[in-house]
Amino acid sequence: MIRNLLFYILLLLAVSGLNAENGHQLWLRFNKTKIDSQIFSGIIGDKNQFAVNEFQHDWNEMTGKYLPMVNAQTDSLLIIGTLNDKNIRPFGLKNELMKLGEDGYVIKTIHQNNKIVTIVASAGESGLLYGVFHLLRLIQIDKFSYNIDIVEKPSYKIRVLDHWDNLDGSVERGYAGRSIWKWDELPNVISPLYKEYARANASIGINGTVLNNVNASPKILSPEYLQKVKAIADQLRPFHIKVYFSINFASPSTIGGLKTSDPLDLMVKKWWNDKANEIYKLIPDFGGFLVKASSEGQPGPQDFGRTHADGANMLADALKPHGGIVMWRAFVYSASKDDRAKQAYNEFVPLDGQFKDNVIIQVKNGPIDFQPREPFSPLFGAMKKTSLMPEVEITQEYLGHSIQLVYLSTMWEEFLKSDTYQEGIGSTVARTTDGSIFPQKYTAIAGVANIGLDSNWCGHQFAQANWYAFGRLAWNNKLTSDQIADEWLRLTFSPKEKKAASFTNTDWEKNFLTPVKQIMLESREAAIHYSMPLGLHHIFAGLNNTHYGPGPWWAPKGVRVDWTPPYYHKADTFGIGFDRTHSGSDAVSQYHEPLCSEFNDVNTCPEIYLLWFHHLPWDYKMKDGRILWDELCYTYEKGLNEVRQFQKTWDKVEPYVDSQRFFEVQSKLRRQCRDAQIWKDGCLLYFQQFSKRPIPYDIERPVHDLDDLMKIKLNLKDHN
Ligand code: GCW
Repeated sequence: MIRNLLFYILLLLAVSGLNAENGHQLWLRFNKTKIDSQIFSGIIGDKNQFAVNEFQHDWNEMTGKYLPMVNAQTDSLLIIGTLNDKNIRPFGLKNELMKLGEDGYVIKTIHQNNKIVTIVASAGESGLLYGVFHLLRLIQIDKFSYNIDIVEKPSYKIRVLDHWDNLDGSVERGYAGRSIWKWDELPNVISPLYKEYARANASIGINGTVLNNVNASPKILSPEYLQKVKAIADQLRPFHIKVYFSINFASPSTIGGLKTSDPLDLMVKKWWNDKANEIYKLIPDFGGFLVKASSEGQPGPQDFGRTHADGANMLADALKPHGGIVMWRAFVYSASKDDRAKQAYNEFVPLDGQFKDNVIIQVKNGPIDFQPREPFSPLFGAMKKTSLMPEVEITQEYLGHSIQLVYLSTMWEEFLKSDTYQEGIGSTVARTTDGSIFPQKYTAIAGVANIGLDSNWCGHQFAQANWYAFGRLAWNNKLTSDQIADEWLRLTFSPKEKKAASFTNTDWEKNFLTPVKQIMLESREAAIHYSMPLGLHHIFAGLNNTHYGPGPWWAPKGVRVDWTPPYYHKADTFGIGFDRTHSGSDAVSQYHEPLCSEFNDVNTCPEIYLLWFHHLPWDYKMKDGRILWDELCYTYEKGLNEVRQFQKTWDKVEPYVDSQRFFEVQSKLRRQCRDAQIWKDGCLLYFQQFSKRPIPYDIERPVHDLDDLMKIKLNLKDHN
């Protein structure tokens, strides 16, 4: 069926003779953007400077010619240079630039004797490149003017993508095709994608990439693979992207021939020291290790009776002389009786103060696992002497894979702005991690990448917005999702496209930008409404472990209970929800006051987290006067209707989008609607067995049978 549809799409494209537009150029569509080529009449900059060349390349794509290299006599001059550049020195920016650091930059226009000079300057070469991309972005979206005065400094020093890519080319939780890293061909064959990837990341300020899955193969540390890593690092370096990789904690014994991997063993320490020396000889700017240890079956220090601190510090010592860091993950939970949501906090808080200063603890945004909505992890705000870095998931493992249009920036914004109250009001997650509250030697943020070999990189045209948004928020954790969506839409579906002469900018803004931005901004909430509203979480079908379709019923014998949905929703004839109050698992106590009391008291607990913290009767009265069961029904219905509305809105924007991207998104929205219906029907029919109440009569009736839904296997495979 879907195949047929794709066939017709391709046929239509061929017949209409339109250029295929597969979205591969992401937001960097300079060759498709028409701009006023008179903005600058000449440029001063070092011809050997990478950032200057990037500017010239993109300017040429937009205008058809390079800016002439000139002297100061030109009317409208652009100067690009670092603070030591002789053309920048006269502007007296040294102190300002020094404060902004290597990655920071200024973009200013100065009016001098009837001449207009625009300066892009930075203390570092990386900052210069970021400044150039910023300037280009402004030009592309018509926001450049001769009164510009921009000062930028990133919120986090380390802004990394974590690839969950395996060395066999598969990608864990990847929905955009195979891995872009072609390990088999490396180091001899270098895919041109590596540079394209690096450039796209640099354009949004990402400066690091962890190449392989946290469920790591020890093979990455073999001499053969280190050569391959070096080859990738060489490609990414000009774009100021450092390479990191995930290591397997048991490597000394599995590939090193040692009897143990005990972190306190002298031979083991020596093995890691030697390995670090070997790596840095090949890759002098290697970033460091990402480690998933003693977690979900991965080996770790606890296998030897040691702590996370023992393990992390041993690796930190090996990397320290070379300036490398260890990103040690706090994603730990065991099959113990204790509430899974509490376990990371319980394991890590007692270790506060014991980690070396080049260790950063990488913490997922929520205490469970990247669910559509979770309260923030209580670890944020709990450790004062340890650097913590947020980990968010760009790939849509729990939010519709690359089938559904779900813009995740709103989720990350909600998370970063959550107040931990660690040091009183205003101790947001953003501020507890970016160095504003505690001085940290390293500040960092990571996003699990959604990138693969698909021609559009991310599987869904709109999933590109999530990659983009991650980079922008890592750069500036105060940006709003609205600003980011606005920017991304203008860049990606540019109204300035050369072909688009048939409508004006104003038409485009009114009829495309505004409604499509609205879809984006509402999309995550809609996904919550039709899948896990009111604080429900982790109720996916376990079939094939896809984390896509509904499965609140899924609980086969012999499977660990904390891997089955009933563990999380706890539906019974009394009611539904996980009691995490003082009288339940007491997870609320891991939050600072006043949050602890607010979450604990059902009257003050925000309704978006209600069933996360409380087990409530089906007839519990909600704030709007409805009983809980009815509220659930209306919310599922609302979610489905929201997606139906997205469909209508999208169909209307057809005149403003090239056909390929239009039809791709249209067909995915159709599937999203069908699956939202399955979520609604599946969850309501299942929970109704416990609530024993009717679905309110003004709601559309379910169209499926529960028995059928319980057998259905919804996943990406039946989509392609
Ligand atoms: O979200 C879960 C995923 C696993 C993943 C794990 C983790 C890489 O289902 O696929 O493993 O988290 O974050 O380590």
